[in-house]
Amino acid sequence: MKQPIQETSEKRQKLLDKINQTDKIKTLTEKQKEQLAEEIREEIIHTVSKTGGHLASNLGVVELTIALHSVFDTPKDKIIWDVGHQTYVHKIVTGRREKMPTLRQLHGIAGFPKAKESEYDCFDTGHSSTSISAALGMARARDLQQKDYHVVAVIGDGALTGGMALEALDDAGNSKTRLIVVLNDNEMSISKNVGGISRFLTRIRTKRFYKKSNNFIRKILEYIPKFGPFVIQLARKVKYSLKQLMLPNMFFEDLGFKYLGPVDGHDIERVEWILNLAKKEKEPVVVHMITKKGKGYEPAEKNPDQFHATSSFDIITGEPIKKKAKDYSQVFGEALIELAKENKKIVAITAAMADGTGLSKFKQIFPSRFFDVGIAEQHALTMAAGMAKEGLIPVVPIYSSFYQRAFDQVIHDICLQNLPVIMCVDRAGIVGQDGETHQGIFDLSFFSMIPNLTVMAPKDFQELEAMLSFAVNLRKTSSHSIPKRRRRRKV
Ligand SMILES: Cc1ncc(C[n+]2csc(CCOP(=O)(O)OP(=O)(O)O)c2C)c(N)n1
Repeated sequence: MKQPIQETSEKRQKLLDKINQTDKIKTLTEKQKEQLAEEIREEIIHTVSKTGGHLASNLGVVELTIALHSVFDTPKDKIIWDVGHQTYVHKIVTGRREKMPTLRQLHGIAGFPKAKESEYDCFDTGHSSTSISAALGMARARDLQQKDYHVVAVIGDGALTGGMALEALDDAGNSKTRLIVVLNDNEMSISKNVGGISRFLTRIRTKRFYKKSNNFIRKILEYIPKFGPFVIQLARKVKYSLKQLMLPNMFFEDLGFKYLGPVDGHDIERVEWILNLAKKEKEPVVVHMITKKGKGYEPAEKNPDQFHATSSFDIITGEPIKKKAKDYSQVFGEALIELAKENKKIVAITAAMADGTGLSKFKQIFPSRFFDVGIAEQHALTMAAGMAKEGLIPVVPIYSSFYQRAFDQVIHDICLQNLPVIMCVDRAGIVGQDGETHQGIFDLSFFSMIPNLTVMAPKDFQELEAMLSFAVNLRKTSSHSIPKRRRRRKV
């Protein structure tokens, strides 16, 4: 593992200097592409060490991005980046390198794809798990209008846990529409990825042995004799169940996708090879890449969650330049622990944001009362409703912007049934650097219109603690007591 080189040599700098448009990448040899990857990595580390931003995810997709722009004819071919926090490499190679020092600043380069910034950003993202839906929409529009281009959704294993992604896979597989889903599997969401999908992907990775013997098995199976309709049918069934036993990729194939992979997502030549195979398919394909979050920068490889989104930091030590001040999430997390010590009914739920919402310590102290449900805000809230119905006191901190996903669950599953779920809105208000997709500006407008909901907004840490305690005890005093003066909560 190399530390980033502080001074880039003139020879190396020249290569990146020449490559600020994707057509130039296509002319490079494999060796030059590897060199380009190294230069881009160094540049991103240097830039983000000053501006802050999503470092680890970008370091993980350097080779993948180079390969995508080598194989596909962008912007004619469409690449849709799920969440979009991993598009710094894409921005560098699509003419925005010079502006990268303005990353995430007012009038600067956005931290997420923005169509108004570049024609290469063909769909704006910021919230998770939308890419396959958008890609399928574009592919269907292409087909109806008899146009001809490729549509590629690039989605992480974390984003794949989101309900929207699964809804889209279900529809896309069934549709048989020509579409490529690149699965960027680094085993991480922000923290370690969780859930059945994640376990299933681990099985694919660990059963690479079976993958290697894949061709061998396929060949043997092809020799199964086909005498008469009965034998043919039986052979098919045997072939299917044997395949299912030996090749753990059947989940995607059962959904209607062709599955290709897994390949090492840092081996540009292999990635290009498999993308070229995918390009030839006329039906939906999943291409499975194995990557390492934080690749090439030791502190980020060791602590990918810490470097998922970082403030400015010292490149040598990886330490943040400014020490993090005490914030609402931390105070919330600590106050909840104190309350949970007294009241065993309190449980905490996160949608893949334990750290960001201040629940990391709660998770350590009360592992059986902590639930990370993956990037699944809707499920988190309806599950909380179920828990409340059966007597628990679920506390669900979600960023304001991501609560937007689940307002129907707030209304339909929690409030109409008047269930005591404590919904905590983190990052309310203007959030600045992450831009418009992440602004927490609609929460009070929505929440204040919903019946059976007490809304409180603390103005300082003490009020936050008092309000949390009030919320936990609200049902003890009266199941219908709503304070006369409704206060607004902004956590
Ligand atoms: C609806 C929604 N919830 C939560 C987030 C916060 N978030 C941003 S990236 C991320 C993890 C994504 O993991 P993955 O897709 O595997 O990408 P990686 O960063 O590992 O490359 C999360 C939870 C979000 N952007 N959108």
